[in-house]
Amino acid sequence: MKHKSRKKVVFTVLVFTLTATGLLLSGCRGKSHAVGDQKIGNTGFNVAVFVPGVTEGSPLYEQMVEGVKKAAAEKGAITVKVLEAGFNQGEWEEKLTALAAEKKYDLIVSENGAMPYIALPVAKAFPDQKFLFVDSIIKPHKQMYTLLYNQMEEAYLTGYLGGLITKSSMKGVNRDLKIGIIAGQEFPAMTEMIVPGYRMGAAAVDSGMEVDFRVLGNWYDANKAGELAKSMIDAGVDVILPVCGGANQGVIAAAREAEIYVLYFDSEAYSLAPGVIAGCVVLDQTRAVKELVIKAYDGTLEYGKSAIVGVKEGYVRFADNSGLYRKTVPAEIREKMSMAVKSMESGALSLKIPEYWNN
Ligand code: RBF
Repeated sequence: MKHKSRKKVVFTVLVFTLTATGLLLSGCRGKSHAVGDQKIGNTGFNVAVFVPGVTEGSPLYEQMVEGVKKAAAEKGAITVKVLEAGFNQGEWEEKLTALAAEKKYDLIVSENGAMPYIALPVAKAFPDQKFLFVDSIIKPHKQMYTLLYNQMEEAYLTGYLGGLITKSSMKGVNRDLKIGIIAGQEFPAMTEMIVPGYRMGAAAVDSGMEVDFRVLGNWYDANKAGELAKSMIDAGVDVILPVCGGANQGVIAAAREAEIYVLYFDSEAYSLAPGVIAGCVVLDQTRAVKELVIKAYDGTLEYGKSAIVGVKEGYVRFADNSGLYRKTVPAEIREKMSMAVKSMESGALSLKIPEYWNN
């Protein structure tokens, strides 16, 4: 019970912080607009995708939209509306309310850990409205289905690769055992799963590994993200994991200039920066969303339930099948990576989701 009230406090603080940030950054960034009204088929099952931010550049948001569109293409009778709610979190509840008030959508799909909580009053006001929230979890709520990923595993694999690289004699790597991670913001999944998992993976390579964790404060400022990356590089970091949405590109640019390495979270992105992006851990949210929307369409999605999936279930995987990965990372490191992945797949290496999420 204790952690539930803590959860509420964390999100209240988050909402407040983001509201303040959003107000400061007002203007065009706060406006929402429909970016796609795609009618597929006629016999309407209407789905609205609520993007809490901007789709482009945020790997999991892109995957959510793609997953819904794939479900629509497969079923042929699903209408998809995509609403980008912008970066001012203080406006999200109002925008979600307006969407539900249309009473037009059989399902509203959204993602990130804050969304089910922001949706609670909306669900109360519109008791017939159903929601699917991915990359999040909430205690059973009869209008919601939630899916959480084991990002501890995802981050462990990333941190392990980072550790192997910084300890290697790869080009551009210094003698310090220091790797970095830059987050858009601090939020529970970041502080309870991603950063700890990243640290654990790095420590599995060498217990003396240092992890430099910095927070950008938004999900779009590529210049500021580049500055943060440069300051980390000056401090001896030679591998960085950016988890800051559209701002990731600033980190990639700084890494390219300094000839160090970037690890990529959630999507396979080697081609964005060949030779710079050394490894990608994929979270297959496209598949998860597609499957769940099809279930909702078929009437078999069990609202009131939630699930947690990771490597064993096939939703988190290391993208080792790319020629660019093989070209950038030497065989001995790739060998160690594939052993770590195999031990996670077999369950020999098992990382439990922290207590925080045990409802
Ligand atoms: N991730 C992004 O890539 N882009 C975003 O705009 C973004 N906004 C977020 C807002 C909030 C309130 C929270 C809690 C998370 C956000 N995330 C965002 C993080 C995302 O849900 C996920 O944790 C990371 O992408 C790592 O998988």
